[in-house]
Amino acid sequence: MQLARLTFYRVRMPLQHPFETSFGRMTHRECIVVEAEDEAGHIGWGECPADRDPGYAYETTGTAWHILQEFLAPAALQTPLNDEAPAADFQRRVRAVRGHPMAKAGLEMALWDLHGRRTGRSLRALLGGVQERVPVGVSIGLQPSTDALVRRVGDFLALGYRRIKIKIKPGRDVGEVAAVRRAFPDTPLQVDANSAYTLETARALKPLDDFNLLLIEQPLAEDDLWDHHKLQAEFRTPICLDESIVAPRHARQALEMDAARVINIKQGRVGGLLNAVAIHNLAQAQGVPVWCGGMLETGIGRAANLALASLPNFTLPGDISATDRYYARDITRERFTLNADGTITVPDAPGLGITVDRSALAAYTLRSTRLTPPA
Ligand code: OSB
Ligand code: MG
Repeated sequence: MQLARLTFYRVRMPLQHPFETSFGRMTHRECIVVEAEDEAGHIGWGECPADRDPGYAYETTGTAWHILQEFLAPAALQTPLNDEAPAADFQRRVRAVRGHPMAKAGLEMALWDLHGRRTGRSLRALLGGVQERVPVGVSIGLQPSTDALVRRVGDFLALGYRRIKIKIKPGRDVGEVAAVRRAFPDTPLQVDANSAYTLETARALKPLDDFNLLLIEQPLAEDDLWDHHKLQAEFRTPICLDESIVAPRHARQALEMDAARVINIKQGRVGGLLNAVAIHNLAQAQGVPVWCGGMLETGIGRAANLALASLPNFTLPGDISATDRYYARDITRERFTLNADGTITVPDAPGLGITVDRSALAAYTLRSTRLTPPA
């Protein structure tokens, strides 16, 4: 399969509600949308989830734009990609590009979508997914007050979400969890610190062991497995790693050293769906549960997350909420909604199974660029 064109769109979309974490407060979300077209006119879409600011990870829309244009696109456009496995061929070509997993994931996703459309197969089928609908939860940002947080949790439970995740940071942790637990004693609940603690300050979280949490997500630094191992030894509650796992090797090492007992898999963070499936398989072989994380994706990335979360070892609900939790107007025509049983249905049309609303995409695009094969 020879690509005829790659187009990148730098997109900025207003969020329905500001999203606050230990690393900052977002009112808008940026990302890069990737459009890949083959010589027959088939089109595949991808989403690179790097944000405007390097708060969650070092990649930004600016760095990803640069890496995509200068290195990844030329590698993909150079010569025909392997027809049976274009995503794997692309990853082989860009192995010499160190890091930048989100940039790689964005282009890889477009190749999966294109491959699925060319072969008439859904991404779920291509990846080996087994569920038609997947259980989902909601990730709630830091709120102005504890009361506001408890109200917000109640609102989402009333909508039918089966699992709640709340963001924490030093000083806004045990008190918030205690209040939510008092109000909702049996709700599946977990917390996410986005690396806001050190081994020393994390000892303040010890009371969380008595609140029957599903897990504590990424309490310590993103580049640190060893201190997570030390912390896990002090906690009964499973530690779950997010930021620290950016490749299958990190997942293997984290499990070997007992630095985590659960893994959050985000296809963007780990460099694409191929790596995401590899991490899923590795955890499955060791009986370690995984769940699908989110990055406030548009309908494009959301469709990919749903397909991924349909694999058998995604046994915990994902951060894959309904479209209206994020955006009043999305860039896909499909809007994802919550089923009565707290699941979202996995698309089953070819590729990602979505159609892009080009006028919405245009309305949110800050800049775009188009690249073609060398003459
Ligand atoms: O740490 O899981 C995270 C959003 C952006 C960046 C990092 C994270 C998040 C979320 C929201 O928690 C997940 C979602 O609903 O998409
Ligand atoms: Mg997280």
